[in-house]
Amino acid sequence: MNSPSAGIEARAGASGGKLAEEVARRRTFAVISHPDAGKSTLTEALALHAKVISEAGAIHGKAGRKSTVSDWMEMEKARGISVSSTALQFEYGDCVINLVDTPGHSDFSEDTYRVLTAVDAAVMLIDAAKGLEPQTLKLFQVARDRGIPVITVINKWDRPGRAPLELLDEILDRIGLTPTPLFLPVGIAGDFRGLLRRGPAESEGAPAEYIHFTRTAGGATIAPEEHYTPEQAADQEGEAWTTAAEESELLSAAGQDHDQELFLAGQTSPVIYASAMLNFGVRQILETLIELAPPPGPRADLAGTPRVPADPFSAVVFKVQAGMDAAHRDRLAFMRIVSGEFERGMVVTHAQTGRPFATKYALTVFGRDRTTVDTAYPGDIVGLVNATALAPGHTLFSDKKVEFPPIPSFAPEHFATLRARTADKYKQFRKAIDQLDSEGVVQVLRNDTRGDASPVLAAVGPMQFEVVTARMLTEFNVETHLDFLPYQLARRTDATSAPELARQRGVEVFTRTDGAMLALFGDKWRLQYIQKEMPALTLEPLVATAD
Ligand SMILES: Nc1nc2c(ncn2[C@@H]2O[C@H](COP(=O)(O)OP(=O)(O)OP(=O)(O)O)[C@@H](O)[C@H]2O)c(=O)[nH]1
Ligand SMILES: [Mg+2]
Repeated sequence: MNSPSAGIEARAGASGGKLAEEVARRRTFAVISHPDAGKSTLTEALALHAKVISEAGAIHGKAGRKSTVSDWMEMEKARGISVSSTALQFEYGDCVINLVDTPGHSDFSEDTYRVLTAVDAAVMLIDAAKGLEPQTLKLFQVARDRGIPVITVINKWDRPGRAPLELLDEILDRIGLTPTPLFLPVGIAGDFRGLLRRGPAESEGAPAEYIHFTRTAGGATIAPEEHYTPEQAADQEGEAWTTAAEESELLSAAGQDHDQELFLAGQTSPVIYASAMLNFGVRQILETLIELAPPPGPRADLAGTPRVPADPFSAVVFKVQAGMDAAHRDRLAFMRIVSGEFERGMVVTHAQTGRPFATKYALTVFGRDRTTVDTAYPGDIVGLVNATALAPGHTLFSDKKVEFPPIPSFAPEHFATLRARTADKYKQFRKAIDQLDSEGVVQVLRNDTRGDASPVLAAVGPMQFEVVTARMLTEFNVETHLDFLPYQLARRTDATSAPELARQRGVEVFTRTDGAMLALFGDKWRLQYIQKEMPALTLEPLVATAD
């Protein structure tokens, strides 16, 4: 494999020194995929390999594995799905890893999308039995649009699934990304014995070695590895080995060998077969990330000028989350440092308001656990406590002003009113709505006709409403009632067009918390009719959608 270290200093824009060194040893990436491919399980397995946790799935180990370090919300534990992205920072060898586990469900794709604005690489999981699934395809497109290189993990190889090369063909055919496996599975899906490590491109597919894994009870601990030469492997594994070796040659004949430049350019993707549950291939994933994924590099500001890591401090906020700690009830704004050294206590400027911002309470997070952080570097994800002014997409900087492009909000397609079941809880209800609104859990829409007691919630997917009602109850002790509204789409309008629109049957106009005016329509025919009858009215599509 080529080493990515050449060019690190050039990327960092520095000629050496502490900052350049710190930047060079950081890797910041997201784990993405369709629901259930094993992102949270892999996240946990990676933490296990870095020895930051001692056992996977140990927290609720009763019926085997239950919740993972990254699924800490009540709803996540109860359902076994991720509803919110979770950041973990840990060291592995000389490296500092900033890892974000994302929710796979499309209803939460806005959260995943925000995370993808904050990372330098993505690990894309594919379920060995299911192959490419719709949400994986969409997320891959987002990664590609953002120029984020992708490492592919074909997961769940411990269970019956498809043939290894068939899965690769699907990636090539359906997303036009050339898969270049670094490791191939020895043993068919369901009979996972180990990995064949492929040699460099020059070796024309000749295997470099065989890594045999041994299962541990429930996959709770690191799977022991034994390393063998190809000859030993052939003796030991027989046909399972020869098949893998032949596949490696076939891939080389087709030109599917790793090429660092093409990978960084988003044209190829290194592939590793793994079982996150059994911890097979997990160390190889971690080491591939360290060896191949790019360290933090420049980021373009609003004017398109690159901000390089060696520039004075700057950071983007990509997520706001409250309710992580019932005892403190605080709200964390997560920023990804783009440039400069961060020191806790430094006073920076909030680009959106021009106001100074004190960073006295800065934390590194590990799931819901947190520790005070004193210094941090480009690539790091840092939580700022009770930073009420900060919202996703905001910029913090020191020295000369810089502002990064805003993160577009998704077009909502589901609408409902929400009210407290009993009037005595109104005050908490208002507080909770403001809180969830500022986190971007849902969008909150208001107009004078409906008033404040039952605001309209707008979501990309209906599961977001479930998160709202569940958190209302667990964090604010408010029972709520939800009524779905018969609207399906929203268009951005303005104060001039609003009164005329509001008079139309089946149309309602609202102001979103960020000040945008939205007109809601029952269906696209109603919208088209109004556009045709009154072409002068402002009705613009919202920027991004979940599809
Ligand atoms: N057999 C097997 N099961 C796995 C493996 N990895 C994950 N699972 C199981 O697959 C299910 C889903 O795993 P998660 O890690 O929660 O999946 P996820 O991608 O985080 O799901 P969302 O966050 O909801 O998108 C769980 O029951 C896991 O135990 C694996 O390698 N092999
Ligand atoms: Mg998950």
